Amino acid sequence: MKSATQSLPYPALRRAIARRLPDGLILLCGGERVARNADTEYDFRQKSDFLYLCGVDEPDCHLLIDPRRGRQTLFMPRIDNEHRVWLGHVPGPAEAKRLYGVPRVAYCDALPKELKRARQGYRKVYADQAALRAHRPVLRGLQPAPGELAEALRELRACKTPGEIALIEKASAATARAHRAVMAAARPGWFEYEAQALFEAECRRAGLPLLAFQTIAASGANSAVLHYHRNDRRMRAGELLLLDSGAECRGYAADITRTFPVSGRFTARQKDVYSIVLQAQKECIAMARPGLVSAELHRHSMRVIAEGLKSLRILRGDADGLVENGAVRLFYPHGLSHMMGLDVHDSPGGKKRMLRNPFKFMLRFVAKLEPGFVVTVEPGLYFIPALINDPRNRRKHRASVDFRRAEGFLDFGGVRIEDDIVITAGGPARDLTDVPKEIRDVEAACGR
Ligand SMILES: [Mn+2]
Repeated sequence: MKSATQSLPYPALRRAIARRLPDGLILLCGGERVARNADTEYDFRQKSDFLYLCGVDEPDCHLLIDPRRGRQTLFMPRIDNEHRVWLGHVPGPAEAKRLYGVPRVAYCDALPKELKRARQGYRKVYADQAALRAHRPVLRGLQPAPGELAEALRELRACKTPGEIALIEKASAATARAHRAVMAAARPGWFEYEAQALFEAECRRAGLPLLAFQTIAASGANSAVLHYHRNDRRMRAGELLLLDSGAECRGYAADITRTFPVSGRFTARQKDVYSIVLQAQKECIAMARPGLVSAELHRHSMRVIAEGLKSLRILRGDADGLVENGAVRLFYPHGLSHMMGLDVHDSPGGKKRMLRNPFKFMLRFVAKLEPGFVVTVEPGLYFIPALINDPRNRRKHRASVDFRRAEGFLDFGGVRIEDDIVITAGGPARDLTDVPKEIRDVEAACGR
């Protein structure tokens, strides 16, 4: 019989970390429960590095890898009957072995003894801080290397294996279905949280109950608040709804944004703004390939948006100049792209992958694109009162910005369009996102 774990990436990923750190014991501490207030807890989310190496979604576990002896052991807390009375079934060692494909599973109370045995012949321990704290006495005398462990994991996690991409595709497929469901159902009079609730229900229906981040359901002027998640406003006819959301599959994120008319038809002004963002997004996806520096893609998106704002007569001057002097940033104040994986804002890898930011403003993701990178492409165009009304911006960009005209858009909100793509060797990137984004397709999906 084929076991469920054969299709999961974990055994290969554990071998990879063992190859990278062959001269020490590798010890990771999983996530713990976090109290919220009296007798209640936050939803448990496993630490991403722990998920990466074993996929175990239970609190209070440890993972020990002994590269020389080729041993991998998962340690789980011993669950008593009292626990079962309140929380029901928790997998025991035999079941965990099958579920997660870990060759050995034992109880946590056996870990100190096991560490004593396993440390023989090693001088180093690659352990995270939590594990070093928890097992200080038995690890005494070994050289702790938490930084090297973190760096190795960042390096490994940057390029996704086909097994990992398959999990991201599952998250993307459920997220896409949920987006289409919201487009079809949302209507004037709905509250933003009704769009959020439908989106999240659809993800759960697809078997993915956890989200990669808090859902942003922003209508009208709220769509110009980049990380809005109050989601409590009633939507009105003629407005746009910006929905930025993503399910998580075994910890792997999807992150998709669509902006669509609540009434099902874009107005002429909405079409103008939307078309600019869509052009920037499509051109950047077409350009994305190995070797290109992510900041150069960002530069291209700023240039397209500058041209678009010129056509709206909000900006004036040469597009490159508007990129250089920062005028475009008043309407597009975030990065084009971020890495995506077990963290929705994943790391682009270790120190040697980090490149110098060519811009004066902060840009989180500056790295050469590599095959296996999964990244978002998400340009946006917003009319943000805090930026348009700021007297310093008014002074600095007097020559480049027609602020009177920009004021006419203050009720507009903003547009963002976000797909998730895989960088592919020797070819164009593969777009994982199956949600309508052309104007006619969005209107058809709204179906009204
Ligand atoms: Mn994103």
